[in-house]
Amino acid sequence: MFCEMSAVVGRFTLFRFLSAPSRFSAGRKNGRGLAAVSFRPSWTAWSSARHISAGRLVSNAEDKKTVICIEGNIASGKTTCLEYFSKTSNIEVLTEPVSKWRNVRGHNPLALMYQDPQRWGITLQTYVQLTMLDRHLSAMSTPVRMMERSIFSAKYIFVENLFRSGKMPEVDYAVLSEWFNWITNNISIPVDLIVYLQTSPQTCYERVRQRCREEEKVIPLEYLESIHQLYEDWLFKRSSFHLPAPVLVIPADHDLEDMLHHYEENRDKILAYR
Ligand code: TTP
Ligand code: MG
Repeated sequence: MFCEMSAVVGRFTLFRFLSAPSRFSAGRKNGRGLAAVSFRPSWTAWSSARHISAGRLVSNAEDKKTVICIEGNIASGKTTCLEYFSKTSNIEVLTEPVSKWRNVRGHNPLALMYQDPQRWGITLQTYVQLTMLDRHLSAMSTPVRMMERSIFSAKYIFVENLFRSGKMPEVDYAVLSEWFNWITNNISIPVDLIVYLQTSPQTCYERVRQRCREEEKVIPLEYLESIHQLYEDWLFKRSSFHLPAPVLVIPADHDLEDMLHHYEENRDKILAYR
């Protein structure tokens, strides 16, 4: 196979393939014969034999690494779920880069978006897409990674919601969609399992009120209802967008203590998944 390195972008490398067709399985190709490959030396080389022993996930050296994305409405309890599993050895937990969305070089695109979505929706969502991609491509240091949300929900839920509710101009939606399509067609973003924390919008509304994140004080119940509907169509009915991985649904309306029991009950299902 003849290939020349055409660009090096952050942690991944793009290769322009001069011969067709490529048998490079790690990457995806677009119609122009350009393939991109996510190169993470730590990504491969874990064997299929893996088991759970006394709450510890045990892998031998050849096991493939596993990525689990925790999804759900705003304030559905994703961070709490991740914190719970962070106590398990051999799991790395990546919480969402919300702090970056609240402060990029002294600007707060999250607050701006809530103040004026028409004007600032694309600004926030462009940055969310970048930071989520960065999370997906960061080198894994353990056999299992659990991360809060994914680049997929940023697009399929939040961008879609802004556009459908008339709060994002069509041209902004088109540009974001072109970016998203290019990324997902050219960069391998492995996800092995989606855990969907299924809540009622009312529960999320009450939790948003309680936690009092400054930017979110303006969120009305209707906004959480729209996000909920998009999640249900995508991950429960499985009738809207592409699913990058199988989905495990966990009812998540319960109080914190009950939720911790639920996570414990589902521990084997989540961690034994491959
Ligand atoms: P969430 O991703 O829901 O994170 P959270 O910490 O609020 O959830 P949990 O309590 O379940 O851990 O959202 C963080 C904020 O970012 C929220 O106000 C919604 C907003 N957001 C967008 O506006 N666009 C996006 O694409 C994403 C992913 C979040
Ligand atoms: Mg969170």
